[in-house]
Order: sequence, then structure tokens, then C-alpha cells
Amino acid sequence: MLDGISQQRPVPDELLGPLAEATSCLINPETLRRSFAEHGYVLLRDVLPRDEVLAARSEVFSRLAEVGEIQQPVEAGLSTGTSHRRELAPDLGAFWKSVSESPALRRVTHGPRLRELVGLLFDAPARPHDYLFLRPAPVGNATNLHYDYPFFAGGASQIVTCWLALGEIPVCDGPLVVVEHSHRFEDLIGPIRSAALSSDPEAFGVAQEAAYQLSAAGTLEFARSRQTRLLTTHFQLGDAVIFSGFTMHGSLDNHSPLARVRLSVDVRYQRAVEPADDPRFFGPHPLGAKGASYGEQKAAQPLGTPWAVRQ
Ligand SMILES: O=C(O)CCC(=O)C(=O)O
Repeated sequence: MLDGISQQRPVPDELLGPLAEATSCLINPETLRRSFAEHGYVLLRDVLPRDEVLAARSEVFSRLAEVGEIQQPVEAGLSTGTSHRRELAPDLGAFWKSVSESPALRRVTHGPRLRELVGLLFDAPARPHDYLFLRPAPVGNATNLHYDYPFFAGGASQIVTCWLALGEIPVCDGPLVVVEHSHRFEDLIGPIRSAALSSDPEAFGVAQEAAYQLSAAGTLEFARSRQTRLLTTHFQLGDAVIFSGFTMHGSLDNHSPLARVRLSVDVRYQRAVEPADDPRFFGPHPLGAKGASYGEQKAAQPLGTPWAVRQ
């Protein structure tokens, strides 16, 4: 697998590997659940209705074209390298909320197909958080490695993250990476689990910080020190990865030679019978993990804002 860049450095072959495909397990959900338990994730190819995913892509990129960030035709997802978002939509949080709640996008993230897939994984009816992360990632963008659990552990006993490719995402466009075997790094997971479960909000904040600091010395150094690999793939429209809150993940750097903006969305699901009243994730105005709602997301900043500011 070629062309992976992480933190501006080429990822050596021995540190990069392919995500294991589990699409064929869909005919026997028990094997799907076994694959999830074994790997900490499942990669499902071509499982979401392509016309719906394409409609979501067009809808989101049209909104970004309106503020001067994406070229026509919008489906290509090519950056203009500039932005008028601050002038045209000065309330950046409100703008990002409205894009994140676009109806075609929500048909994909909250529609029957994804609900069905997660239901197979839980072996029980599933329901999504209302709050989600839409990620148009321009060249230079990357997400540092982290575990999701401290950010999304609410009243539910288990959450999973559904990461959906809203278009083709080759490795050079900086797709999702999963750290192989990271759902078994008990020395890292144990402290996060106990801090996040504590009723002390300060401990919860510390757990969130800690979840992002685990690879502070550098992604490649981290992978090497753990004798593990970063797993990814060339994603296509309609592909989904569903992973556990205790599976470490992040992304490669987008270094698209076309200046293509990588578009994905991630949304958390839980069992439908469990409480869905955490104001951070549910309701018409979810607060988000840090309390600033959609305004706290990196994507609420105009595309092209320097990387250090978007962190
Ligand atoms: O898409 C990315 O860059 C990171 C995704 C992520 O952190 C997540 O799905 O929780």
C-alpha cells in the first residue's frame, strides 16, 4: 500500500496495512459480531445506497461552494484555496450546524440502512446520536490518534462509531486509519475507562486529554513502539467502517495532488433501549463534548484556515 503520509512523513511499508473486510459476514451476523470482537472494527464495502451518499456529498459541497471554498462541479470536491465563510456566515457554529443537519446527509447517517447494519452488530435495535461530525478535510489536514470512548460515553453501556466515506477517498487523500490491535491495549484503555466512568467531571476532562495524548510522541513512533500498524484502505462511495469506542484511530494526512477535499462523516450509535437523554449528543441543539455544539468542531473553521488553528 503506497502513498500514506502521517504528520508530514511517509509511512514506511511495515507500519501500514489494509483494513480487514467484513462485508461477506453480513449474511451471517454472528460472524460479523465475531469479526468486530476480533479486530475492534468492521470494514463494510458498498453497503450504503450510493445515490443517497452522492446526494449527501453534493449537498455538503454545494454549501461550501456557496461560501467560496469548493469549485464547480461540486461533486469533484476540489478546493478553491480560499474562503468567504467568515463574511457570508459570521456565526460559524450556526453555519456548521446547518450543514451538519442537511437532509440528504441525515438520510445517510440516520437512515434505515445504517441503523440496520449497526443493529446486526449489536444484535439489538440501534439508534444514532443526533450530534455528528462531518469532516471536509483539505490538503494538510489530519486527525491525531485517539480513542472515542471518553468523548462519547454517555448513559449507554456501549457506543460504536460509524465512519462513512462520502465519496472516493484514496490513501493520498488522508482517510481513516485504525491502529491494529489497539482495542487490546489494556494499559491505555484501563485508565481511560475508569476516569471516564468516574462521576468527577474533572477526571472526565483528564480522560479526554489523555485519549489524545497517547501518541503525543508522534504517530509513527507510537506505532513502532507498539509493534503495530496503521490500517487503512482506498475507500469508495458507500463504504463504512464501524468501530468500538476503545479502538484507536485517526487519519493520514491529506496530500491530494488535485487539492481534493476528503469528505467523510462520523456518527455514534448505541442500543435503542438505552437512555438517550445526554444533552451533549441528543436533542435539537446538542451541546457537543465540550459544550460549544457544532462550533467546537474543527470543520466549523473555514477550509484553508491553517492546520494549527483548526486542531
Ligand atoms: O475522519 C477523521 O479524520 C477522524 C475520524 C474520527 O476521529 C472518528 O470517526 O471518531
